[in-house]
Amino acid sequence: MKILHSTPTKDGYFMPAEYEHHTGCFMIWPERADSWQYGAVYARKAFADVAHAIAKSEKVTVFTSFEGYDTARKMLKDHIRVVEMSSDDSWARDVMPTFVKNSDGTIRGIDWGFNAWGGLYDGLYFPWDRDNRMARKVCDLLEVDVYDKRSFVMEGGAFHVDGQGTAIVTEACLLSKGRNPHMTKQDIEMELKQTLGVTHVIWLPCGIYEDETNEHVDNICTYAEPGHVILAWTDDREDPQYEMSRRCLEVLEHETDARGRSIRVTKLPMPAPVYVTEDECSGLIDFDGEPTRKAGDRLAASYVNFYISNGAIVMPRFNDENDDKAADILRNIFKNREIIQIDARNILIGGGNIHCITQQIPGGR
Ligand code: KQY
Repeated sequence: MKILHSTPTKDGYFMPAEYEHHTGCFMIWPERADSWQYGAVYARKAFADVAHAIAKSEKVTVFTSFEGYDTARKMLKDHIRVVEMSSDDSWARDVMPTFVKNSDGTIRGIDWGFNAWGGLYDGLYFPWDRDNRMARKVCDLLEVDVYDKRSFVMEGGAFHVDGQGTAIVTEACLLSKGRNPHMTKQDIEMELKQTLGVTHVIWLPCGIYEDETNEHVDNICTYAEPGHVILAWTDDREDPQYEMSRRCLEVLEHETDARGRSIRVTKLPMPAPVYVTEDECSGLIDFDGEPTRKAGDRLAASYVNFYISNGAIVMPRFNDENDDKAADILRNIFKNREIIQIDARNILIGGGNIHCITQQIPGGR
Protein backbone atom coordinates (compact mmCIF):
# COMPACT_ATOMS: atom_id res chain seq x y z
CA MET A 1 0.00 0.00 0.00
CA LYS A 2 1.30 3.45 -0.92
CA ILE A 3 0.46 6.62 1.01
CA LEU A 4 -0.25 9.26 -1.62
CA HIS A 5 0.15 13.01 -1.26
CA SER A 6 -1.38 14.01 -4.61
CA THR A 7 -5.16 14.42 -5.04
CA PRO A 8 -7.71 11.91 -6.42
CA THR A 9 -9.13 14.35 -8.96
CA LYS A 10 -5.71 15.16 -10.41
CA ASP A 11 -5.02 11.41 -10.64
CA GLY A 12 -8.32 10.71 -12.44
CA TYR A 13 -10.20 9.26 -9.44
CA PHE A 14 -13.72 10.10 -8.25
CA MET A 15 -16.18 8.83 -5.67
CA PRO A 16 -18.93 6.66 -7.19
CA ALA A 17 -22.50 7.02 -5.91
CA GLU A 18 -23.80 4.66 -3.26
CA TYR A 19 -26.42 3.23 -5.66
CA GLU A 20 -23.65 1.88 -7.92
CA HIS A 21 -22.33 -1.66 -7.45
CA HIS A 22 -20.41 -2.49 -4.24
CA THR A 23 -17.89 -5.24 -3.55
CA GLY A 24 -18.61 -5.06 0.14
CA CYS A 25 -19.45 -3.13 3.27
CA PHE A 26 -17.61 -2.34 6.50
CA MET A 27 -19.10 -1.99 9.97
CA ILE A 28 -17.67 -1.69 13.51
CA TRP A 29 -19.05 -3.64 16.49
CA PRO A 30 -20.58 -1.39 19.22
CA GLU A 31 -19.05 -1.39 22.65
CA ARG A 32 -18.67 2.10 24.23
CA ALA A 33 -20.74 2.28 27.38
CA ASP A 34 -21.39 6.04 27.06
CA SER A 35 -22.78 5.56 23.54
CA TRP A 36 -24.64 2.26 23.83
CA GLN A 37 -26.96 1.56 26.72
CA TYR A 38 -26.64 -1.49 28.97
CA GLY A 39 -23.28 -2.69 27.71
CA ALA A 40 -24.43 -2.37 24.09
CA VAL A 41 -26.57 -5.53 24.29
CA TYR A 42 -29.46 -3.93 22.39
CA ALA A 43 -27.23 -2.05 19.97
CA ARG A 44 -25.42 -5.29 19.11
CA LYS A 45 -28.70 -6.93 18.15
CA ALA A 46 -29.54 -3.95 15.89
CA PHE A 47 -26.04 -3.90 14.34
CA ALA A 48 -26.26 -7.65 13.70
CA ASP A 49 -29.66 -7.16 12.01
CA VAL A 50 -28.13 -4.48 9.76
CA ALA A 51 -25.12 -6.67 8.93
CA HIS A 52 -27.34 -9.64 8.07
CA ALA A 53 -29.61 -7.51 5.88
CA ILE A 54 -26.65 -6.12 3.93
CA ALA A 55 -24.94 -9.52 3.73
CA LYS A 56 -27.86 -10.82 1.66
CA SER A 57 -26.23 -9.07 -1.31
CA GLU A 58 -22.73 -7.93 -0.26
CA LYS A 59 -19.71 -9.22 1.63
CA VAL A 60 -19.82 -7.63 5.10
CA THR A 61 -16.75 -7.20 7.32
CA VAL A 62 -17.24 -6.17 10.96
CA PHE A 63 -14.30 -4.74 12.89
CA THR A 64 -14.18 -5.35 16.62
CA SER A 65 -11.90 -4.91 19.63
CA PHE A 66 -10.22 -7.89 21.27
CA GLU A 67 -12.93 -7.76 23.98
CA GLY A 68 -15.79 -7.67 21.49
CA TYR A 69 -14.55 -10.41 19.18
CA ASP A 70 -16.19 -13.46 20.77
CA THR A 71 -19.59 -11.79 21.09
CA ALA A 72 -19.43 -10.49 17.53
CA ARG A 73 -18.42 -13.90 16.21
CA LYS A 74 -21.28 -15.53 18.11
CA MET A 75 -23.97 -13.02 17.11
CA LEU A 76 -22.96 -12.68 13.45
CA LYS A 77 -23.62 -15.41 10.89
CA ASP A 78 -20.69 -17.40 9.53
CA HIS A 79 -20.55 -15.62 6.18
CA ILE A 80 -19.83 -12.27 7.89
CA ARG A 81 -16.13 -11.67 8.36
CA VAL A 82 -15.07 -10.47 11.83
CA VAL A 83 -11.67 -8.76 12.12
CA GLU A 84 -9.98 -7.35 15.21
CA MET A 85 -8.99 -3.69 14.86
CA SER A 86 -8.93 -0.98 17.52
CA SER A 87 -11.45 1.86 17.33
CA ASP A 88 -12.98 4.46 19.64
CA ASP A 89 -16.59 3.75 18.66
CA SER A 90 -18.68 2.30 15.83
CA TRP A 91 -19.28 4.95 13.16
CA ALA A 92 -17.92 3.24 10.05
CA ARG A 93 -19.27 5.92 7.70
CA ASP A 94 -17.10 8.52 9.36
CA VAL A 95 -13.90 6.66 10.21
CA MET A 96 -13.52 4.16 7.37
CA PRO A 97 -11.89 5.39 4.15
CA THR A 98 -14.01 7.06 1.51
CA PHE A 99 -13.30 5.03 -1.63
CA VAL A 100 -12.66 6.56 -5.04
CA LYS A 101 -12.07 4.81 -8.35
CA ASN A 102 -10.73 5.62 -11.82
CA SER A 103 -11.94 4.71 -15.30
CA ASP A 104 -10.06 1.36 -15.14
CA GLY A 105 -11.97 0.49 -11.98
CA THR A 106 -8.91 0.76 -9.73
CA ILE A 107 -9.89 1.66 -6.17
CA ARG A 108 -8.08 3.96 -3.76
CA GLY A 109 -8.98 5.19 -0.28
CA ILE A 110 -9.11 8.66 1.27
CA ASP A 111 -7.85 8.98 4.84
CA TRP A 112 -9.57 12.14 6.14
CA GLY A 113 -8.73 13.79 9.43
CA PHE A 114 -11.20 12.63 12.08
CA ASN A 115 -11.73 14.54 15.35
CA ALA A 116 -14.96 13.04 16.72
CA TRP A 117 -17.20 15.65 15.05
CA GLY A 118 -15.61 18.80 16.41
CA GLY A 119 -12.46 17.99 18.41
CA LEU A 120 -12.02 19.87 21.67
CA TYR A 121 -14.45 22.54 20.49
CA ASP A 122 -17.67 20.49 20.37
CA GLY A 123 -16.55 16.93 19.64
CA LEU A 124 -18.48 14.02 21.08
CA TYR A 125 -15.70 12.04 22.74
CA PHE A 126 -12.00 12.17 23.55
CA PRO A 127 -9.64 10.64 22.60
CA TRP A 128 -10.41 9.77 18.98
CA ASP A 129 -6.99 8.69 17.75
CA ARG A 130 -7.87 5.02 17.27
CA ASP A 131 -10.73 6.06 15.00
CA ASN A 132 -8.44 8.45 13.17
CA ARG A 133 -6.06 5.63 12.27
CA MET A 134 -8.60 3.14 10.99
CA ALA A 135 -8.92 4.35 7.38
CA ARG A 136 -5.25 3.80 6.64
CA LYS A 137 -5.24 0.35 8.28
CA VAL A 138 -8.27 -0.67 6.25
CA CYS A 139 -6.58 0.39 2.99
CA ASP A 140 -3.60 -1.72 4.02
CA LEU A 141 -5.89 -4.68 4.59
CA LEU A 142 -7.52 -4.20 1.17
CA GLU A 143 -4.13 -3.55 -0.49
CA VAL A 144 -5.31 -0.27 -1.98
CA ASP A 145 -3.31 2.96 -2.06
CA VAL A 146 -4.50 5.71 0.23
CA TYR A 147 -4.56 9.52 -0.02
CA ASP A 148 -3.25 11.26 3.07
CA LYS A 149 -5.90 13.91 3.80
CA ARG A 150 -5.51 13.90 7.57
CA SER A 151 -4.88 17.64 7.58
CA PHE A 152 -8.49 18.16 6.44
CA VAL A 153 -11.21 17.21 8.93
CA MET A 154 -14.08 15.44 7.20
CA GLU A 155 -16.45 12.53 7.76
CA GLY A 156 -18.17 10.23 5.28
CA GLY A 157 -21.60 11.22 6.63
CA ALA A 158 -20.92 14.87 5.80
CA PHE A 159 -21.29 14.49 2.02
CA HIS A 160 -23.26 12.59 -0.59
CA VAL A 161 -22.31 12.36 -4.28
CA ASP A 162 -24.24 11.47 -7.41
CA GLY A 163 -21.19 9.86 -9.06
CA GLN A 164 -21.60 12.32 -11.94
CA GLY A 165 -19.80 15.36 -10.61
CA THR A 166 -22.11 16.66 -7.85
CA ALA A 167 -21.74 16.59 -4.06
CA ILE A 168 -24.30 17.69 -1.45
CA VAL A 169 -23.22 18.95 1.98
CA THR A 170 -24.58 21.15 4.77
CA GLU A 171 -23.17 24.51 5.83
CA ALA A 172 -24.03 23.77 9.47
CA CYS A 173 -21.60 20.85 9.45
CA LEU A 174 -18.81 21.81 7.08
CA LEU A 175 -18.52 25.39 8.35
CA SER A 176 -18.72 24.36 12.02
CA LYS A 177 -15.96 25.76 14.23
CA GLY A 178 -14.65 22.39 15.41
CA ARG A 179 -13.60 21.06 12.02
CA ASN A 180 -11.56 23.31 9.71
CA PRO A 181 -11.92 26.78 11.30
CA HIS A 182 -8.94 28.18 9.37
CA MET A 183 -10.63 27.48 6.02
CA THR A 184 -13.22 29.54 4.15
CA LYS A 185 -16.28 28.04 2.48
CA GLN A 186 -14.46 28.38 -0.86
CA ASP A 187 -11.37 26.58 0.51
CA ILE A 188 -13.54 23.72 1.76
CA GLU A 189 -15.40 23.47 -1.53
CA MET A 190 -12.07 23.35 -3.40
CA GLU A 191 -10.83 20.56 -1.14
CA LEU A 192 -13.98 18.53 -1.82
CA LYS A 193 -13.61 19.05 -5.55
CA GLN A 194 -10.01 17.86 -5.41
CA THR A 195 -10.74 14.76 -3.35
CA LEU A 196 -14.19 13.53 -4.41
CA GLY A 197 -13.79 14.22 -8.13
CA VAL A 198 -16.79 16.56 -8.23
CA THR A 199 -17.16 19.85 -10.08
CA HIS A 200 -20.23 21.19 -8.30
CA VAL A 201 -21.13 21.32 -4.59
CA ILE A 202 -24.69 21.94 -3.41
CA TRP A 203 -24.68 23.62 0.00
CA LEU A 204 -27.82 22.95 2.04
CA PRO A 205 -28.06 25.29 5.02
CA CYS A 206 -28.73 22.67 7.68
CA GLY A 207 -29.64 19.10 8.57
CA ILE A 208 -31.82 17.39 11.17
CA TYR A 209 -32.78 19.19 14.37
CA GLU A 210 -30.55 18.20 17.33
CA ASP A 211 -28.22 16.14 15.12
CA GLU A 212 -25.08 16.10 17.24
CA THR A 213 -22.76 15.77 14.22
CA ASN A 214 -23.48 19.48 13.51
CA GLU A 215 -26.11 18.20 11.05
CA HIS A 216 -24.58 15.72 8.66
CA VAL A 217 -26.20 15.70 5.24
CA ASP A 218 -26.74 11.91 5.34
CA ASN A 219 -29.52 12.34 7.89
CA ILE A 220 -31.51 14.89 5.88
CA CYS A 221 -30.88 14.40 2.17
CA THR A 222 -29.58 11.63 -0.06
CA TYR A 223 -29.37 10.77 -3.73
CA ALA A 224 -31.90 8.35 -5.22
CA GLU A 225 -30.36 8.62 -8.70
CA PRO A 226 -28.60 11.40 -10.64
CA GLY A 227 -30.78 14.50 -10.60
CA HIS A 228 -33.13 13.10 -7.94
CA VAL A 229 -32.77 13.51 -4.16
CA ILE A 230 -34.77 12.37 -1.14
CA LEU A 231 -35.33 15.00 1.57
CA ALA A 232 -36.49 14.40 5.16
CA TRP A 233 -39.74 16.29 5.62
CA THR A 234 -42.39 17.20 8.17
CA ASP A 235 -45.63 19.09 7.62
CA ASP A 236 -45.76 20.08 11.29
CA ARG A 237 -45.06 23.83 11.28
CA GLU A 238 -44.64 23.83 15.07
CA ASP A 239 -41.68 21.48 14.77
CA PRO A 240 -38.30 23.30 14.39
CA GLN A 241 -37.54 20.72 11.70
CA TYR A 242 -40.21 22.22 9.45
CA GLU A 243 -38.25 25.41 8.86
CA MET A 244 -34.97 23.48 8.51
CA SER A 245 -36.33 21.13 5.84
CA ARG A 246 -38.12 24.04 4.12
CA ARG A 247 -34.86 26.00 3.82
CA CYS A 248 -33.15 22.95 2.30
CA LEU A 249 -36.00 22.50 -0.17
CA GLU A 250 -35.71 26.10 -1.24
CA VAL A 251 -32.02 25.63 -2.06
CA LEU A 252 -32.66 22.39 -3.96
CA GLU A 253 -35.47 23.96 -5.99
CA HIS A 254 -33.13 26.66 -7.24
CA GLU A 255 -30.09 24.45 -7.87
CA THR A 256 -28.80 22.56 -10.85
CA ASP A 257 -26.27 19.74 -10.67
CA ALA A 258 -22.86 19.34 -12.33
CA ARG A 259 -24.53 18.27 -15.58
CA GLY A 260 -26.96 21.19 -15.60
CA ARG A 261 -30.03 19.17 -14.52
CA SER A 262 -32.51 20.74 -12.13
CA ILE A 263 -33.01 18.67 -9.00
CA ARG A 264 -36.14 16.57 -8.49
CA VAL A 265 -36.98 16.30 -4.78
CA THR A 266 -38.95 13.49 -3.16
CA LYS A 267 -40.09 14.37 0.36
CA LEU A 268 -39.71 11.51 2.84
CA PRO A 269 -41.92 11.98 5.90
CA MET A 270 -40.19 11.92 9.28
CA PRO A 271 -41.32 9.92 12.31
CA ALA A 272 -42.96 11.90 15.12
CA PRO A 273 -40.26 13.36 17.40
CA VAL A 274 -38.39 10.60 19.25
CA TYR A 275 -37.23 11.29 22.82
CA VAL A 276 -34.79 9.28 24.92
CA THR A 277 -36.33 7.74 28.04
CA GLU A 278 -35.22 7.70 31.67
CA ASP A 279 -34.60 3.98 31.48
CA GLU A 280 -32.44 4.31 28.36
CA CYS A 281 -30.36 7.03 30.04
CA SER A 282 -29.88 4.85 33.11
CA GLY A 283 -28.19 2.29 30.88
CA LEU A 284 -25.59 4.79 29.65
CA ILE A 285 -22.50 5.57 31.69
CA ASP A 286 -21.43 9.22 31.96
CA PHE A 287 -18.76 10.65 29.67
CA ASP A 288 -16.12 12.67 31.55
CA GLY A 289 -18.58 13.13 34.42
CA GLU A 290 -21.30 14.43 32.09
CA PRO A 291 -24.30 12.36 31.04
CA THR A 292 -24.26 11.72 27.27
CA ARG A 293 -28.07 12.00 27.22
CA LYS A 294 -30.77 13.31 29.55
CA ALA A 295 -34.27 11.84 29.69
CA GLY A 296 -36.48 13.78 27.30
CA ASP A 297 -33.67 14.77 24.90
CA ARG A 298 -34.87 14.66 21.32
CA LEU A 299 -33.01 12.21 19.07
CA ALA A 300 -32.28 13.02 15.43
CA ALA A 301 -34.56 10.37 13.94
CA SER A 302 -34.87 10.31 10.14
CA TYR A 303 -35.70 7.62 7.58
CA VAL A 304 -33.21 9.23 5.15
CA ASN A 305 -30.36 7.60 7.09
CA PHE A 306 -30.61 4.35 5.08
CA TYR A 307 -27.96 2.22 3.35
CA ILE A 308 -28.22 1.27 -0.32
CA SER A 309 -26.83 -2.25 -0.71
CA ASN A 310 -26.54 -4.11 -4.00
CA GLY A 311 -29.89 -5.78 -3.42
CA ALA A 312 -31.71 -3.75 -0.79
CA ILE A 313 -32.51 -0.51 0.93
CA VAL A 314 -31.70 -1.16 4.58
CA MET A 315 -33.72 1.49 6.40
CA PRO A 316 -34.58 2.39 9.99
CA ARG A 317 -37.92 1.64 11.63
CA PHE A 318 -39.00 3.61 14.71
CA ASN A 319 -42.35 1.94 15.51
CA ASP A 320 -44.02 5.05 14.16
CA GLU A 321 -47.07 5.40 11.96
CA ASN A 322 -44.85 6.75 9.17
CA ASP A 323 -42.62 3.63 9.10
CA ASP A 324 -44.65 1.96 6.37
CA LYS A 325 -45.35 5.16 4.48
CA ALA A 326 -41.60 5.90 4.26
CA ALA A 327 -40.92 2.29 3.20
CA ASP A 328 -43.55 2.52 0.45
CA ILE A 329 -42.01 5.73 -0.90
CA LEU A 330 -38.55 4.13 -1.05
CA ARG A 331 -40.02 0.94 -2.59
CA ASN A 332 -41.48 3.05 -5.35
CA ILE A 333 -38.12 4.76 -6.02
CA PHE A 334 -35.78 1.78 -5.71
CA LYS A 335 -37.86 -0.68 -7.73
CA ASN A 336 -35.12 -3.32 -8.09
CA ARG A 337 -34.17 -3.44 -4.43
CA GLU A 338 -35.82 -5.17 -1.49
CA ILE A 339 -36.88 -2.81 1.31
CA ILE A 340 -35.59 -4.12 4.65
CA GLN A 341 -36.72 -2.25 7.77
CA ILE A 342 -34.58 -2.57 10.89
CA ASP A 343 -35.73 -1.63 14.38
CA ALA A 344 -33.20 1.20 14.79
CA ARG A 345 -34.01 2.85 18.11
CA ASN A 346 -30.93 1.30 19.68
CA ILE A 347 -28.72 2.70 16.94
CA LEU A 348 -30.39 6.11 17.20
CA ILE A 349 -29.66 6.31 20.93
CA GLY A 350 -25.96 6.26 19.99
CA GLY A 351 -26.49 9.40 17.92
CA GLY A 352 -26.74 8.17 14.34
CA ASN A 353 -28.39 5.54 12.22
CA ILE A 354 -27.91 2.82 9.60
CA HIS A 355 -26.04 4.96 7.06
CA CYS A 356 -23.71 6.20 9.81
CA ILE A 357 -22.66 2.69 10.87
CA THR A 358 -21.89 1.38 7.36
CA GLN A 359 -19.36 2.19 4.63
CA GLN A 360 -19.53 0.70 1.14
CA ILE A 361 -16.57 -0.45 -0.93
CA PRO A 362 -17.37 0.36 -4.54
CA GLY A 363 -17.04 -2.27 -7.22
CA GLY A 364 -13.64 -2.14 -8.86
CA ARG A 365 -11.78 -4.11 -11.49
O1 KQY B 1 -24.19 10.08 12.76
C1 KQY B 1 -23.03 9.88 12.72
N1 KQY B 1 -22.44 9.79 11.57
C2 KQY B 1 -22.19 9.75 13.93
C3 KQY B 1 -22.87 10.05 15.18
C4 KQY B 1 -21.92 10.06 16.31
C5 KQY B 1 -22.58 10.14 17.59
C6 KQY B 1 -21.65 9.95 18.75
N2 KQY B 1 -22.40 9.80 19.94
